[in-house]
Amino acid sequence: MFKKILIANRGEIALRIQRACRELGVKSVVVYSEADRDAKYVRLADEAVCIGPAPSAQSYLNMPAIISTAEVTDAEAIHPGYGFLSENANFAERVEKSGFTFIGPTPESIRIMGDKVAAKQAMIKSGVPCVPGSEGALPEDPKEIIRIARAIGYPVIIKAAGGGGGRGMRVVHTEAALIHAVQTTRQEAGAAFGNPAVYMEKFLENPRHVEIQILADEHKNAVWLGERDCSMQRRHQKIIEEAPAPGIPRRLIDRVGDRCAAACKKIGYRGAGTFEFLYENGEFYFIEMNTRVQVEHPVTELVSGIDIVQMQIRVAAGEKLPFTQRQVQTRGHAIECRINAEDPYKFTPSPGRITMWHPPGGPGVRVDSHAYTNYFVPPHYDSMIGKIIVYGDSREQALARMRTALDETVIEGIQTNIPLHRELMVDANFIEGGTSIHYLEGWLAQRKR
Ligand code: MV4
Repeated sequence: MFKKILIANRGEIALRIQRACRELGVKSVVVYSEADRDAKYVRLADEAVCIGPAPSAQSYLNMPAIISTAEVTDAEAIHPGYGFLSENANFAERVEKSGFTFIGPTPESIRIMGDKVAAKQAMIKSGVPCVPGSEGALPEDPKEIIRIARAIGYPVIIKAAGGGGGRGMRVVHTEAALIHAVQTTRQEAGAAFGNPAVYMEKFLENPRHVEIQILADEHKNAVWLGERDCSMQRRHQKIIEEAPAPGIPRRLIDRVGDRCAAACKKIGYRGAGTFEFLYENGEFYFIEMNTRVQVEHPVTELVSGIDIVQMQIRVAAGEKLPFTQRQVQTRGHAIECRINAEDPYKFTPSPGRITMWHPPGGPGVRVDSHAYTNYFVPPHYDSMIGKIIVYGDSREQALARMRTALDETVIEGIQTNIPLHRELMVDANFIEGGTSIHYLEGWLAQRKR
């Protein structure tokens, strides 16, 4: 096992990674920006090094500053968390070339999954079900493009190979609009991602977002740890996640989960990862793979009893996965509410000083947060200030615990989205379970009237 790890991130995930280190007997070094001087994860780390001013480009995205901090502190490995440099193949490569272990997959895996066309082709080859669409990137010839769209059937969606997470996409309903849409998406993709390649898929109108968590080691072992339903989102920002996904037959999930684990073995994947699927009319369709630990990993930890962050560190150190697929059992139900410093209905960020912070507690309640009374939420970063995660034997019990947890929570001095969560936890359709990716936006539009 490593003696010391550098955490190249901030906020709640920097704290989460430190806690994993502590349990493993590993020392942690954190890097921080001038805006995070008083952060809890800085206070609690074994060592902390200021690497630059508030803007991420000069701090949390500053590769030379991060790598040289690993050098001067004698860290052996670097954990990138989520966001920032976590899915940057060049960073992973520079980390390894400098003699450190990148806690994540190989640069090659990150690069393949970052190219959505290459990722999809790898998944088709590995037997993972994908959305029907173009075979690879679209050709230049407009006649060819029209032919492909006819074969798929309208509506279709044009996606940038270099995009992902909702960036660089365009829905096309008619042949008349097709060629212009492809050209515009190409131009935008070239400017935004430095890669003008685009591909085409059948547009699924009302799917759910269901993802599969996997873990793999360097010894050809890979397991999946169940699914998460992340359909409650607005503008590609998830706000509620849960495990298991309500109302989906177990045999369908088992089949797709086994395909994901098999694909990991086939492509030689290492570390934690997530296969994102759209689920509609009883079918799973792969869309993207995330090669990092995700914000919503705790719901999987609660239903599986497996510490995903510790496992990332252990497999990065070369250990074998300490369990087989048969030993992975999920039980009960977990729900996570992301707590954001923002106006609960207009979603404008609300940074500033938290004058009062009382997190909830009790059986089955977990709070992952770096906030505290008198903490100043900096305006420079993501507005998420923490997550409330509950566990129950049943979904009903988890919902009841979340309602109580949200009622108990006191956060003063800034606005948060807790009022929105409290309304959703008593919403009849959410309680029934299985709402689509479009539900929240429709609900918000209705609510105004
Ligand atoms: C789609 C889709 C419908 N049909 N692909 C958006 C983010 C990126 N990960 C893929 N996305 C979508 N791809 C096809 N063929 C709808 C979305 C989509 C979406 C997906 C997951 C979660 C939220 C979403 C919100 C809008 C659109």
